[in-house]
Amino acid sequence: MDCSEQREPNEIIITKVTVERFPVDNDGSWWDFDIDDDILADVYFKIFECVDNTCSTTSEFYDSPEYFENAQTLPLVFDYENIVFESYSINRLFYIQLFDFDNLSNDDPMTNPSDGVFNIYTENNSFPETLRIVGSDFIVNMELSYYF
Ligand SMILES: [Ca+2]
Ligand SMILES: [Ca+2]
Ligand SMILES: [Ca+2]
Repeated sequence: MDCSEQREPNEIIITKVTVERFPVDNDGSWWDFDIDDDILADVYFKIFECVDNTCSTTSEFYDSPEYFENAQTLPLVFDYENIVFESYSINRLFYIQLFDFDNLSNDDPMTNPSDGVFNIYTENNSFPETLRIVGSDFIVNMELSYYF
């Protein structure tokens, strides 16, 4: 038996996403206008799938159904549902991006897509339990489960 090659999982599930750091302000401005002390970001995340290797074309893979209103206390823990990567998608490139939810306008992207690029799986990664993404202005941990 050759143990030098990993067996590819059928499914990888992100069971928990923890935001340890996010951009507190928007290049010196607040994320929201000052209505009822609501200037702080209402943080959630999305995961996009890169359709090509450079992520110039992407499709939305996951959109968090909850957000942290006027987030202040870290970490932000998103653990309310599983994010499932089926076998056909585990070798594709993804990125995670933080957003500020807004009621009256489009949500503000808080981080750069290129900062959040990750592989959910590589053939010699020894199945880490946590995937840590360190961007220039944010840190996200994703807890993983593997199914064979
Ligand atoms: Ca905003
Ligand atoms: Ca707010
Ligand atoms: Ca907002």
